[in-house]
Amino acid sequence: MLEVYLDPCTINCRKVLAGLDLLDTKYNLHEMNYFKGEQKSEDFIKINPMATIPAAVDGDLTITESNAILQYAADHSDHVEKAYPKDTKKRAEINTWLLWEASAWFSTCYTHVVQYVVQPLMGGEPNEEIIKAEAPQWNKLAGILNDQLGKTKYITGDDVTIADIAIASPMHMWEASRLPIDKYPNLQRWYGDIEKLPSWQKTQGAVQKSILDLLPKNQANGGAQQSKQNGTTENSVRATLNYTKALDDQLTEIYFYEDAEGKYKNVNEPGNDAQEVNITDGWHRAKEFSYDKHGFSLHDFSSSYNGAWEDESRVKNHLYPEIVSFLKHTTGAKEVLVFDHTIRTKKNASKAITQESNTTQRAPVRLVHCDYTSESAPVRVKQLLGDRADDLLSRRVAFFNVWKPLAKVEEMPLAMCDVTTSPPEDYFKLFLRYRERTGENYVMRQTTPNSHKWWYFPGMTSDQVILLKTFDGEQDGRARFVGHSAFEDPTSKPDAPERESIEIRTIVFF
Ligand SMILES: N[C@@H](CCC(=O)N[C@@H](CS)C(=O)NCC(=O)O)C(=O)O
Repeated sequence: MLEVYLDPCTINCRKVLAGLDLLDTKYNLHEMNYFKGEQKSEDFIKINPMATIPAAVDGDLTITESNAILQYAADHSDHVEKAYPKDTKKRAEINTWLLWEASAWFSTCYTHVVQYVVQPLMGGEPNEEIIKAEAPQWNKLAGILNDQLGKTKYITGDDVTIADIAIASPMHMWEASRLPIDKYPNLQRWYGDIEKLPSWQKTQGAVQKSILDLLPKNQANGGAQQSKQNGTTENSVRATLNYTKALDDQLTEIYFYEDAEGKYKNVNEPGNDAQEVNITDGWHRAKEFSYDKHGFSLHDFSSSYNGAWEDESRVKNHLYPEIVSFLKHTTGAKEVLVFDHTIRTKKNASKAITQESNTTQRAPVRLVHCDYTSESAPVRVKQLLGDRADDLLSRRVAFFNVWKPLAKVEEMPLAMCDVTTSPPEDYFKLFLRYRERTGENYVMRQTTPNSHKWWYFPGMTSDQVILLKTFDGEQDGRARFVGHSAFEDPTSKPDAPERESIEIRTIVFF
């Protein structure tokens, strides 16, 4: 077994963790604390006299270079047809990029990391002269990468290899370290693809927690970008969200009917793991959120219907067609089906979650969840579209919720979990047991504590909507399920008007 010594938040260590995951390599992790200088300890210097991490030991072999660790792991992995093919020419190409990263790319990116991340973490100021002096080298190398990525999807072709992981790693805090990747469209597109990889997503949490969350607020997303965006800095609130404990031996369920003795069954209840989290005001980046990347996006949307929200048939006749054209226009879908809506107000708060009738009027849901699972969404398409379902399901189908305030949101806003920080293993099923059928939602846990990044848009108004992607049949790394929940905003005024919103559920066909 490979013994791996690293601190998951550093560039070269994250590279190894993400690469080993891509290669599906088993290893024993010896976690170290880079910021406490454990790499300089006497014991560790016996392993790596360079006093750097990562290092890996396999019996009498010690490897002290991150890229060499990945090459060795690949040599012993059964999953290398794509990640590190055995063909010698292909390998030589990948090796070239691995050496390019270690000899040139790492150091030019690291200059930015030192100035914009390390310095602010230590209470210092970035030295712009150093960045200016480095700019020709960074731009030259970024240009080379950009040209290459204009020819290929990933660095050496159609598949992700360990070279992609190696080259993405020095860029892993690109916003905070202010790498100007927006000048290099192919590079930017490729990095977006890397961010969708499960191996990348699983290793993001440690970077977020050990570095990005500790940065002064105006540095975390790159002060340069922020000052461009209304000059606003990042603001967060601390609030409680109801996650769910995943039990090995028990399903998570809600029964919507009583047994013969008039009792609801005693089960592993959803929402039984309340956790305090940071929820960040997303207004300064409102235009950047994308439902394919983050799982949600924010849009202007003014409806000509502004009337009796409790009148179901009028909502259907007036609002639904507007939602259909909005979604066609926004997503490029060929066809859109709006199939139900829910009005949520606190006035309905006394209604039990198990109440089966009149589900169009409910209290805001304070459970971290996603409305569909990979199984339940296609079932819903079949229920709603009968004979046409098989044909429609042979192409891309996605489910979107359109969340629209009915008046300015001053309490109980909606929080969205950034899908780039929530790997698939953080979602598990909640079974909704009705007398006649069983439905499925996802509820969520944080396998890596504090790893989820949460966003909200305080003060949203009735001419804005959030699109939430609750299912996507496409499995190419784009966001498929977004966790979301209403939450008690600690900054709301005690006399704030109750939140009123409508959530419209739709299926879009491409
Ligand atoms: N070329 C080495 C570089 C390793 C390296 O520089 N590691 C950093 C963390 S990413 C380190 O341990 N630096 C030592 C220090 O700053 O004390 C590799 O790719 O593994």
